[in-house]
Amino acid sequence: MKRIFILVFVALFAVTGYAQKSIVKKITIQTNGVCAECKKIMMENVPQWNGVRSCTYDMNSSKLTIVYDEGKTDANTLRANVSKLGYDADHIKANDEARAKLPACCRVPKYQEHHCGSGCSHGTSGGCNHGGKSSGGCNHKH
Ligand SMILES: [Cu+2]
Repeated sequence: MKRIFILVFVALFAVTGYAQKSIVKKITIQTNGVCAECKKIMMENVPQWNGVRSCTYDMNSSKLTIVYDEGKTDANTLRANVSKLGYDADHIKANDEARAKLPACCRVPKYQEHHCGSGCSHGTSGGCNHGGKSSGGCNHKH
């Protein structure tokens, strides 16, 4: 009986030791995806990248959340990969060639159509909080 306890103890140590070697991190990247097709493109591609464990994409906010292995990849590599898919990734702009290959519906600037009225100073990719509804009110403060 004592032996089993020791075995379990050793096994537990081995497992936690292994887990500590690969540090799992989570990052949320602001993209400029607009539609379900964008979501599909991301969900099909992102999990294949080196070091990526899982990902989710929120269509309303265009935010891509990636759980990754820090020893295998890093935040800027992930952003660069998003850019290569044809989407902006935080401060990194979308790769032009990749973007040109996206379906037409995906290349529409997300905030192009909203009606903030004059004096709206935010860019097309940031700061606007209405979740991409073209007719909805703009929630951000000027
Ligand atoms: Cu799209």
